[in-house]
Amino acid sequence: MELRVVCFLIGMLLIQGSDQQSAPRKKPQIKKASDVLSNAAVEELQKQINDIVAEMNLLKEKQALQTVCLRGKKIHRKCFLAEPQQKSYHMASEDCIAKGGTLSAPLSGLENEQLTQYVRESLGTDTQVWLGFNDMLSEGVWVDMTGSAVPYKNWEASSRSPQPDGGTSENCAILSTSSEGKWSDESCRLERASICEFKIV
Ligand SMILES: [Ca+2]
Repeated sequence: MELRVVCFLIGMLLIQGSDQQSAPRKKPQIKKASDVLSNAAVEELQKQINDIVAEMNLLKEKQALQTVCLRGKKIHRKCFLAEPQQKSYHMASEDCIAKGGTLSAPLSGLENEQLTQYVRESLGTDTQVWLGFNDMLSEGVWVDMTGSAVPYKNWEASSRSPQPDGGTSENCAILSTSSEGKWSDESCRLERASICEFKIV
């Protein structure tokens, strides 16, 4: 009898042991950050992360602009970058937009001078480039790429036919280095070199 009892007890112990081994181990419970931190603290952290991401994007933008400025020319609050390949006005404009800029649009006599100088240096002394001005929508009403009125104009006035003189067949503006940076109207379908400008934030 005693032996049977001992065997029974050993058997029970073995079964218990094997049960313990096969039982799934409890995973250590990791508390979520939200369990530990208050909602306000989580919101504050989220805000800080958002701020860092925004700052990083701004830095990336500035870095990209600096790269453009290094390749092109930096003037006050703008960088110019020459595109020697001749394209129609629309193609040139779209390509500038794809790079994050717009067709160059000088806003003052000084800017026009700096742009003309850059065109001479980068594309030659007898070059015409598209400007970001056109009168497509309303003949004679010259606007920039945002549709705003052009604040500064530098039309060629000393030639036999003062510019603009093309009427509805010439609705896009060009700048010529051969005429000291003066502007003319031109058919938008013609192919010309261009300068993209990038605003520095
Ligand atoms: Ca016109």
